[in-house]
Amino acid sequence: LSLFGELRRALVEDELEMFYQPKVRLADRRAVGLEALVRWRHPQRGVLPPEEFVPMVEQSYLMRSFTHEVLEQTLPRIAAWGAEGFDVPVSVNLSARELLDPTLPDIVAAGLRRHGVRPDRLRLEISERVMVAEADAVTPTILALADLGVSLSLDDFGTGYFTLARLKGLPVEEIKIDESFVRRSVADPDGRVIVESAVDLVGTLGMHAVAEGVETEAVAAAMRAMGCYAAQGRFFAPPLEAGDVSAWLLRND
Ligand code: G
Ligand code: G
Ligand code: MN
Ligand code: NA
Repeated sequence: LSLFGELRRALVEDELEMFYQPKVRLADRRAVGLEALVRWRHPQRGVLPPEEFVPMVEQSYLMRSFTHEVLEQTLPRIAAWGAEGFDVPVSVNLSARELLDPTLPDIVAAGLRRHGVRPDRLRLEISERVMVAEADAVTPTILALADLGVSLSLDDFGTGYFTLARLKGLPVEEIKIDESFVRRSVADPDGRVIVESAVDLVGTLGMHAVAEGVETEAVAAAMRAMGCYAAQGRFFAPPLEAGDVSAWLLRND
């Protein structure tokens, strides 16, 4: 079977599985969110990361079934965690191709209704790369998503040259600072200055700065000292299987 044939099978046979990585507030390390991250439990090759198959999904007619699968796994989980008393927002990543689909807001709205999920429990992550390359094309879709009441997150910040002021008027709650910058914040003085000014700018615009890919106590401390609101990374928790999330949240509530 070709990789594409295998992907088609993966969608039919439920081989795609969402993991959820906690996001914590740096001041007290309490959970303030989760990010849904897709994995492929390949029957022969083990658990594959998104880089190995999402690009192929994006180039194929499987895009819509993939989006549907991601939402149909994540939304019931959000409902279930909410029923257990955990009401942190859960983020879902959207690729350029998904944001270029004008029916995306209807798909999201229908999913929220079907699973009885309040829109403010869902957050949608949009990569800075997409905003740089496709801002005009994706803006109507982003506005329609915002109208549903979901919140937005700008992902991978620092990888492009996007002007944050252009987000004015959009319900962007947070800016996620790319892990390459986060790592540099302790590696060299230039890196520190770059991250520090990014965090300051995000705060000035009334949004939360979130550090991605925090792997050490030193980086967590540095990001906190710079005024970063929250962080994600293996130092706090790796992406967790859905069944392990409640226990983690209970310990970090
Ligand atoms: O989990 P990992 O950090 O390897 O994810 C790498 C990238 O894959 C993420 O930055 C994200 O943009 C993308 N990705 C992960 N899960 C999803 C998903 O459910 N949908 C889309 N469109 N992209 C995802
Ligand atoms: O959406 P985005 O591509 O930013 O997704 C975050 C990615 O970061 C996921 O692929 C996730 O597996 C990865 N990740 C999670 N924790 C860490 C970490 O501690 N260090 C690094 N380098 N990456 C991480
Ligand atoms: Mn992300
Ligand atoms: Na990112």
